Amino acid sequence: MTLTLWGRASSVNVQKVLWALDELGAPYNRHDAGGKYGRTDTAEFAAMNPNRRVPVLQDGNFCLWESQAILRYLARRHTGLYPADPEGRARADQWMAYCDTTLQPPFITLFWQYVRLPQTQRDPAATDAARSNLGAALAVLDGHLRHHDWLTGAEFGIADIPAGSLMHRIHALDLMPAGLAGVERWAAVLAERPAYQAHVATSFDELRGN
Ligand SMILES: N[C@@H](CCC(=O)N[C@@H](CS)C(=O)NCC(=O)O)C(=O)O
Repeated sequence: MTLTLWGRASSVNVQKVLWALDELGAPYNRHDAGGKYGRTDTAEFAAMNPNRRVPVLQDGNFCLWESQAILRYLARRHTGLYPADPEGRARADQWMAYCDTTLQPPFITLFWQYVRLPQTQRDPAATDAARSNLGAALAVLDGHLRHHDWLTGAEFGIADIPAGSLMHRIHALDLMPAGLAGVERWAAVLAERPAYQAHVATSFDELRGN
């Protein structure tokens, strides 16, 4: 059955799912929702996701929200991307949790400060703290990627998607600290993947606050 994805293509969390769908070769339809497209404040949307956020994936009568849960569901449904052995799977879960809890939050703060908020509402103190936290989080990633091609296993996999989906905007906003050779190598290889080029390396102009 064809899957339905709800969410604007400018959302990094939607981009993660689009990237995975293409890597898995899964057919889908996407409907814009969130941001300037609205829809998330309707009763129909709340029935799919009471948290009123995107992405939401519909598979027949089954609705799923939270991008990382969706990634895991897709990888299990289609086979691929998720390591089969318990240790490999746990390692993938580890890096995905790290992205959600440690890497993405300071990035989101910076994205709001530099892109989404009008200049009059920006807060230099918030920016300084987030830059420091983002640099520390990227340094941990770099410690691994200096010695490994991917975040898990010998091939590209599910764990590369959440963190990898931030790389385009980190570079575009000049947020990448100098000297992270492992992250830079990995990000350059990710940027060659057609699904990354189609869904991640895209304009975020529609999100600019001024
Ligand atoms: N933890 C959630 C976060 C979802 C989220 O915050 N989505 C944002 C877009 S990146 C959203 O829906 N924002 C409100 C909107 O676009 O209207 C996930 O990973 O799916």
